[in-house]
Amino acid sequence: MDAPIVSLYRYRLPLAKPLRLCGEEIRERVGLILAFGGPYGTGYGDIAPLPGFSRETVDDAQAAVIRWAGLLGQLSKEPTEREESLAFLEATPSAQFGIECATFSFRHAIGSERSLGLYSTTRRTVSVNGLIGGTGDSLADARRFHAEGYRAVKVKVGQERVETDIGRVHAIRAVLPIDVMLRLDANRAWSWDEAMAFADGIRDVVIEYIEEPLAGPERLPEFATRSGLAVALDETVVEGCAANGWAARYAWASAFVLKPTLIGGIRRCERIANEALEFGIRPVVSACFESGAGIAALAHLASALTKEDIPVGLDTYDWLAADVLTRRFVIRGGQLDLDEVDACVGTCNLDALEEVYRG
Ligand code: OSB
Ligand code: MG
Repeated sequence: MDAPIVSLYRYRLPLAKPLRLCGEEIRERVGLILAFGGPYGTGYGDIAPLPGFSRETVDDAQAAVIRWAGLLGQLSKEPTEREESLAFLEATPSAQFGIECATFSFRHAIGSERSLGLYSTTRRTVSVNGLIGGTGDSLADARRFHAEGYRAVKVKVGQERVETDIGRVHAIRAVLPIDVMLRLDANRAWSWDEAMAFADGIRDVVIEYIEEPLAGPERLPEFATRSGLAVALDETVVEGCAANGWAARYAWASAFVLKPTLIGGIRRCERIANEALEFGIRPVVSACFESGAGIAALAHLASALTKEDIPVGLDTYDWLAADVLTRRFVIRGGQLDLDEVDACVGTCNLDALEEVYRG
């Protein structure tokens, strides 16, 4: 068998609606598709640093992938030496993620058992949480998600006055039956007093959890106890996840949001998820507005991490007005069908993209 070919392509995909992130507004998504393999099978990885959230730019990620590609074939078989040679990837988590996706999915494509934790042998569907933005007509979205059969809905809060958010959450809960889980995400918008006022205002509303209610994470355990709300971690996971055994400090949390594009790959997310599960914390695999190739990998990762169908944060796919896949998969009835997802990944159209490297 010939050595696998590495090729790298840049994509620019328009968004269906502008995305406001940490004050910045973006109208298109820029990223890279890494293709790894050849005639006997190809694996794809999606590398898409998210402005406002990622430390690296797409140029940084591209340089890291090209450096990685240059080392292929000369990496040591000895794990510690190999890790040292690849330590530079720590600085570009999105590249680490894309490289693992491309190499694991390549092994899967050629029928190797060594496709690691990316593929489930049992699950073929993944539930998705419907995503409602922090402003605008959220009731119409909530009604549509319920009518379509979504099992979970996530609402952004913290972008308007606390009273406005309290009213919105009450109104959304009122149109969702109790078996539809309601997740909230404040993205660290609130002071202690604001967060407690919000908690008080929704004390009779059933929610699954709220992500990151406080501007500073130090008082999160106290907030969870005093407010009685289940708290999930997202930004805090990204900050702390490099250390082994990290989850033990957060045993009180109800869920960890896991974004491989920010955390740095499949294996690291797998390790955090397994630590989390030991403490009864639910891992929630989530996207950073990647292309269909990235969303597909994230759906597979979620199916492999837990037997339980924990709804994932992959609704960002609907924000893209175009994709690198000629045929797009569809979130139907609030679920992704992994057979359909795989068929669509097979229509990845590299010819339409700008090639930036081949080796
Ligand atoms: O705040 O959770 C966030 C996507 C990119 C950056 C930050 C966030 C998100 C999401 C992903 O909300 C979608 C989801 O979790 O359902
Ligand atoms: Mg979040």
